[in-house]
Amino acid sequence: MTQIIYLNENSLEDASNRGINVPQYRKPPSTTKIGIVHIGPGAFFRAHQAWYTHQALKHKGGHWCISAVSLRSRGVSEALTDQDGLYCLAELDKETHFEVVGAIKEVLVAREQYAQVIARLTNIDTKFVTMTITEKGYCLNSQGELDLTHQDIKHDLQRVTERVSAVGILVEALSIRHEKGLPAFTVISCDNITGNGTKLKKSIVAFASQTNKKLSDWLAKGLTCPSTMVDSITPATDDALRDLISQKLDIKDNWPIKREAFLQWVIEDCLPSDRPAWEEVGAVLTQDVEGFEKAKLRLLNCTHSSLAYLGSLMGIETVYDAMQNTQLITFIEKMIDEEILPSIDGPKELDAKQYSQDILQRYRNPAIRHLLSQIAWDGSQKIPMRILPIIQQNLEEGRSVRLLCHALAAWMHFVRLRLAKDERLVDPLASQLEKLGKSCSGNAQSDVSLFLSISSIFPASLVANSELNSALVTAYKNLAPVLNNNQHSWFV
Ligand code: CS2
Repeated sequence: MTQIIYLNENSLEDASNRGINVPQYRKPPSTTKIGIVHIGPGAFFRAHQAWYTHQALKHKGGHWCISAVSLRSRGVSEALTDQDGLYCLAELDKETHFEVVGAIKEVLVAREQYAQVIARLTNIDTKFVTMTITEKGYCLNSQGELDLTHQDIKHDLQRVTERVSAVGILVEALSIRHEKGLPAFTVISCDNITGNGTKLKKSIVAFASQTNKKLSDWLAKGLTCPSTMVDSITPATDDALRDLISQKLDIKDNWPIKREAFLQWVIEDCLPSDRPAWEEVGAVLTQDVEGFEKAKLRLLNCTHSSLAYLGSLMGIETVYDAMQNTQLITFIEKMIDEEILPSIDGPKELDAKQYSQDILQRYRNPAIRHLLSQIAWDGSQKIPMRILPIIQQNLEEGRSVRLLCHALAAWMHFVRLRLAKDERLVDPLASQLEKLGKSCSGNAQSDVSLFLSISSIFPASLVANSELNSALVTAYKNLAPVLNNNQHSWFV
C-alpha cells in the first residue's frame, strides 16, 4: 500500500521521486517571490492563468508567484494554505495528464486579512493584478459602466479602507502606491466581459474620481488594463476528481482542478516588458483582442448558455448529454449558422466556421462532465454579455433573432420553473427575479414584459423593439410544451 502524500512544499521531493510532475521552482528552499496578486481564485483561474504562469515560471523563471485573494469566501484559503498554495491539475481529454501547479504561494481572504491584502498590493514587487471575479464582480450597469448606486460601491465610497469591492480595494492600493511614488501595477481582467480591460480601467478611474481627482488623473494617464479573451472549459471540482488524484497520484489534495486540454489566452499587446513569459508558453499578444473576444463570447458562451437553459427545460444534466440530443444539436447548429456567424467579422486570422465546429467538438468531450446547472448560474449577468449583443446587432442589420430569442425565452422559463419548484436561483439578482418569477402567470406576453422590465439586464432600446418583443413572445409560447418534458418539436 503506497503511502499517501500530503501535498505541500516539503513533500514535493517525495512526489517528484514518484515521477509526478512537480514545480522545481517551489522546492525548498524556494526563493521565487510573489509578483502577481490574483483576485477571485476560483477553478477557472487555477486551471487557466495560474497554469500559464506556472509554465512561465518553469521555463523562464522570474519572481512571478501569485498571491491569491478571495474577497469574501474562505474555501480556497482553507483548502490551499496548508498545501502552500500547491494543487493538482488534471487535464481530462483524449488522454489524461496530471501536474502539480505551484504558481500560487499565498492565499488570503480580504474580508478577514484586509491589511495583508493591501500590504501585498502595495508591495514594490507586485507588478500585476489579475482578476476572475465573474461578470457580477465588476458592479457594472446595463451600459457597462461602474454602477455608483451598487451597494458595494456605495459602501466603499463611504470609507478609505476595509472595502468590499474589487474596484474599491484596487483604488485604495493604487492611491497608496501613488502617495509612495510607486508605479501603478498592471490590472488584467480575465472575465467573459466584452471589452473587459477598457471597462475595468473606466471603472477604476470613475471610482477614484468620486473622491480624489489627482489620483484619477494619474490613473487615467498611467494605469494599464489590457483587454483579454480567456478560454478553457473548467467544470467545478467534485469528489470524483479528488478520488482520481488519490488513486492515480497517491496524493491527498483538498482542492484539485480539472479542465479540458484546450486552453487559450489572448492578451492585448500593451503589457510592460517586465512580465511573466506568458507568450512563450502559449498566450497570444495581439492588438485585435476584441475580435477574438467577440467570437468566443458568441460562439462558445452564447451556445453554452443556450444549451444550459434549453437543456435544463428538457431535463438534461450536462453539456455532453445535451450534445447527444439531436433536437438540441440541430437547434445550436442552426443558431450558429443563421444568427451568430453572420454577426462575426473577424479577427482576420480566425476561420469562424471552423472555430464553431471545434467548439461543438469540445462540447462532445466525454471526459468532461460540465453541469448545465453550473453554466446556468448568474444568467442576469451573462445574458447581457453573450446573447443580447448579438440580438441587438442582428436587429440593426436585419437578420433573424428567432433562435436567440428561444435561448432568451428558455432562460425566462428556467427562472420561472425554478421558482415554481422553490429551487434556489444562483444569481446576483435572485431576489428581484424571485419576485418577478412569482408574478408570472404563464401568459407569454405578460411574462415576457415582466422580464423585459428589468432595466439592469435589458436596455431601453431593446425593450422598445417590437420585432424583439414579438419573437420573444412566440418563442416563450413555443417552449411551453417542453416544460412538460414532452418532446414536442419546439422549433422548426
Ligand atoms: C461557461 C464558461 O459557466 C459558464 O458560463 O460558459 O465558464 C465557459 O466554460 C468558459 O468561458 C470557457 O472558456
